[in-house]
Amino acid sequence: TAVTDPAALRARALDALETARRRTALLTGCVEEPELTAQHSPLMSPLVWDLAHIGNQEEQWLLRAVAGQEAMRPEIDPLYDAFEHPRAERPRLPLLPPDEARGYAAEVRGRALDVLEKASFAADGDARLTRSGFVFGMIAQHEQQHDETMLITHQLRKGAPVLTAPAPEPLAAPFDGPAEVLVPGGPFTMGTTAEPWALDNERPGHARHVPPFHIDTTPVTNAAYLRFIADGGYDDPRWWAPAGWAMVREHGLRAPLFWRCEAGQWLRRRFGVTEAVPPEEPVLHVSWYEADAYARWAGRRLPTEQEWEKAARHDPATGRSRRYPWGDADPTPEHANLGQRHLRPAPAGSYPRGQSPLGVRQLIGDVWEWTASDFLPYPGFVAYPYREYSEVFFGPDHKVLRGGSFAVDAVACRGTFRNWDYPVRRQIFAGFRTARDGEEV
Ligand code: AVJ
Ligand code: FE
Repeated sequence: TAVTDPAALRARALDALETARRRTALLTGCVEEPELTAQHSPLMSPLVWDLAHIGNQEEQWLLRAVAGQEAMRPEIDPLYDAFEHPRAERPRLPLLPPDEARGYAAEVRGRALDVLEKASFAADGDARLTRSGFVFGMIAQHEQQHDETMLITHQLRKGAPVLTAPAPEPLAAPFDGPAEVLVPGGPFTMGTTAEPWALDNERPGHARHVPPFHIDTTPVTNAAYLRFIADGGYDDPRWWAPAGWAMVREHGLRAPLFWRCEAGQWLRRRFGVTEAVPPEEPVLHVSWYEADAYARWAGRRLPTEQEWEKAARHDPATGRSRRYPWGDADPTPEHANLGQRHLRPAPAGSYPRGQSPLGVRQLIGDVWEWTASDFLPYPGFVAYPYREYSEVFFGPDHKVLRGGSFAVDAVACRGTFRNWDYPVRRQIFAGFRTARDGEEV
């Protein structure tokens, strides 16, 4: 049942905003000032850009668009418009220095909390506020998405480690469930109309007929991926989409990003630490092309987005789609590896309490999962509140990722949540699982 009590809505919005800001403070407070303005990779913005961009978006979409306030510093809008300047050029812009960026984001937040304090959440008010405080949820999700982006920048950064977190629990016993499950064919409800903080691209809920398919019970592990490498997977054009093969040849790819082989042992660099590649962990930092090639080598394929969501949400007993694989309850640390509690995925087979009705594990958290699908609108899609969130990215250039990673906060993760990126991207926290066609039973 939907929460409608204004005090509860206000408390939930406040918590989401404060959780995001604590994380932003951690990610921008753990390095010296020159590291905030440095370019750690041409793929990423300087951290100080993300910081002020977070404030600027909050100002534009909450203070100006919803609360009707005047622009605080209109001259900085173009600097923090993601469409005006490619990431590689952002270090050379006259950006706000770290102290000013922090001060600006804090001032915007102070005003945002005043708006929240006064919001009535009344049924006859502004739809963006009354839809269960959607604008606050959207702003919190936006900040958390940039926090994940900043965590990627930290992963690309060279130098001594500055972030630490406990390792996930090891498996009590090796996972000995089936390697795959059969999802019966038939209709299911994809997307959502009711989820209050769902973003425009997750809407509306609609029926999809999905033929039967088998899907891996867990994400593909490093051990399995190492077999692909050892079998000459990166040397054999049979497994690769043409553009993927071109990428392998051009860059001499041999393994996931951040891996290297030394004296016959595979090592990886993870937030400044070099360590042996752990065999039981889901593979991370592979492009869509690598995921696609692995699947073909294994005699399988990537799941479509519909298949992924049906595996994650469809309850065969009731025919309903759940919010999460385990049900409708918000995620807890027992369900999934989310929220940067750990700085790595948990071993494949972890989180039995987070499994789907058919027993599929780790659909939520750990690693983003590449799907076979292009990022396209659902039937009945309406851009909200602005075209630049999703609509301008629809088309064949972007592949959909599902399920979230260890770096995703629960506020920006659910069974319907859709992420997208270019198929060459490797620095994102992405892995995959595989699927194959099923039989009608
Ligand atoms: C949904 C992760 C692809 O980071 O480009 C952040 C999210 N949109 N600011 C991105 C987003 C605007 C977006 N992704
Ligand atoms: Fe943004």
